[in-house]
Amino acid sequence: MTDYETVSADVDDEEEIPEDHPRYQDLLTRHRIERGVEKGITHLQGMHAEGRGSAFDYLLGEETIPSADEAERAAAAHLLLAERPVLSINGNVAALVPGEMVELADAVDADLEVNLFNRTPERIEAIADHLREHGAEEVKGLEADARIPNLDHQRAKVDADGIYAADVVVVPLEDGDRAEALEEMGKTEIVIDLNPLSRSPRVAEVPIVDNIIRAVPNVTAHARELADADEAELRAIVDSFDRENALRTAEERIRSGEL
Ligand code: PTJ
Repeated sequence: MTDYETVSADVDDEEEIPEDHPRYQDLLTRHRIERGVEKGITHLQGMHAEGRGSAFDYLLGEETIPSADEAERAAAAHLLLAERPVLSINGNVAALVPGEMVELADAVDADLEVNLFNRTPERIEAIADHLREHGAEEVKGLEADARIPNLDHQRAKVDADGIYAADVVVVPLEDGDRAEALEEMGKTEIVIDLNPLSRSPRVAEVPIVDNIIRAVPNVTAHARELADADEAELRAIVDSFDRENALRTAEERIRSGEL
């Protein structure tokens, strides 16, 4: 039997966290965010964001609920149908799921673009390097030669041939006005956020209320399974997805507290 008391809160390597620990995912997530801050990838504010997410995940039972799985399948179908899909990466996403985002980009032929709220050249470079270390061949967001209209902060800075020109954008872990501004630009948004009341999932065509650690590999698995599906089948999945139900079901689960 594992003596969980011996698992230090400050492990050097994530391999030291036993996978059968009842709080495994939470410990892993915290560890990755801490390492992200140390490496200059994640902003200190990212720790607060993670704390918020962790509380919602606890109330969801730290599992992918069926309505989130449906959203992840619909997300995969949207990405496969897209002409110019882009996956947006901030400091939390880069720390938590770098390799998983690269795999998803490969599976659906999407671009990866770094987009930061607390944008500095050093963080942009550190995140791009981190993604390359995890297998990314091309990382966008470094040029930032276009602007999202009606947005007056750093997240407005995007690549003209990246998010600016995208038809489908995956927007994980950010609550804010960029999601609204992207919607005004006519983009189809897939938002990953554990808080169903947050503005971003509420404007998304596909709100995924799930931990990004579980969500991204599951979208990739759905995309691989749907790789040979024809357009009609993909459209049927997209059309039958009920975004209101996904938001409502997640909120009910969180509020009911039935774990
Ligand atoms: O890296 P930067 O500079 O772009 O900064 C990014 C931060 C984290 C500062 C920025 O995105 C931010 O402040 O985000 P918020 O407003 O805290 O929103 C983050 C949302 O993500 C919250 O609604 C959290 O509940 C949610 N969240 C946090 N961790 C996870 C999560 N959702 C899914 N999976 C998680 N692991």
